Amino acid sequence: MTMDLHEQARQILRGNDRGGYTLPTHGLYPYQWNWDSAFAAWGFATFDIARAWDEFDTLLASQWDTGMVPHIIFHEVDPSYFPGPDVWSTGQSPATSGISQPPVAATMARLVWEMDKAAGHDRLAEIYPKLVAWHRWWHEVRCVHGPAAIIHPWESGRDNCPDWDIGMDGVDGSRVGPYTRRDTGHVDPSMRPHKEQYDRYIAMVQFGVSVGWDQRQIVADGPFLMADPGITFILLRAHADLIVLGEVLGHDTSEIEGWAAQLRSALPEIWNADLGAYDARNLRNGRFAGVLGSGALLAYVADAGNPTLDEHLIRVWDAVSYGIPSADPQADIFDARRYWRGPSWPFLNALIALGFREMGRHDLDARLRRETAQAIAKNGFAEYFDPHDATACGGANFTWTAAIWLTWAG
Ligand code: 9WN
Repeated sequence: MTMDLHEQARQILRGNDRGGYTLPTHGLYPYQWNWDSAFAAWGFATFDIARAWDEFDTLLASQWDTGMVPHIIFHEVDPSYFPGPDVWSTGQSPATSGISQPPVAATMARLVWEMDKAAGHDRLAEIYPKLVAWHRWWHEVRCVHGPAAIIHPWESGRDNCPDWDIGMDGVDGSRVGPYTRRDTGHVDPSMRPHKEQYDRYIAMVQFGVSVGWDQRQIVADGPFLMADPGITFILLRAHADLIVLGEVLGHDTSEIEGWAAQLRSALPEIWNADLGAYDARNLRNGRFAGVLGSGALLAYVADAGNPTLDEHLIRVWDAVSYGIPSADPQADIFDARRYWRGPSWPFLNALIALGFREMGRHDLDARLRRETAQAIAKNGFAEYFDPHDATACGGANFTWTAAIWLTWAG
């Protein structure tokens, strides 16, 4: 049984491989996505270490001159996804989107390097300066208010999670003009964001186009700017991994240490004392989202957990059966199958578990691993699962679900 699933997982990675880059899944996501790629590399490293490093190369080859690594790279135009390169209109070659995504690449590069240090040394040396430039971009462009900020929910990678509702309220989606969504043609619309949310997503893209994707201007004047606990923790963790990699390569890492110290000192700004948890925050008016989301629970990956947060973790986790839910099951906004408003996401469970292991909480790691594995064994390599009954949701044959099976869950 387990062997079969391992073989299936490898076949999914091979099947989604487009020669140097990997699709998240066929149909629904026909391009290279930033953080999906980093997880793909981790999965490939279990059976083809050279191919793992190729994935980082293709991702970082599309880095902008500013250091930003975009969230989508449109290698070959495919009309089955909206919004495509014509809508983003960034003028990059190959075409890319105009926002970034959670910077997990340095963390994944460290894991891949640790799996074969000799094979990885030179490949690592090639990508290291690019990772540093990307982290510098986060520090200088997105961390100007302290915690890591996002200018679009898609940048968080947790698109329609409740964290962004208060920021989305301020975005006018009424004038975006007609467009045709493609996602709801591939998967059950009840598992995807609502139309009102999509209108606003597109309005934010249109604003970016209107200012020529000048990121500082978007941060200063754009329709949406929120502090993201998820990216803040992922970046903190990735800074630490990048420092380790820099030391291995004999580089001076003091600049990265400075960014990490500054980011850690900003954590009190995203601690919502009323909620007793880290919380997303609208940087235009200082308001907290007031909901416990999956971003807050990423604190464990950055060694930023505490006993108050632990209570929330166990409360939301005990309310379901298949991994950590992406929203609080006791909150009104919880929706067990709608994307980031409740489902359990295997790759995110794997990331949180990384933190559990490093804290020495092997009991929590074992539980999360068991529940995630049960969902996959029951219903396949789905994009995400109903956390109550493990119903497979979203796309099938999903790259990062296969990858974390090979590296952790399986
Ligand atoms: C928009 C590819 C991506 C993931 C994100 C996930 C989803 C895209 C979409 O799919 O976002 O970027 O169209 O819904 O939310 O985390 O990287 O798997």
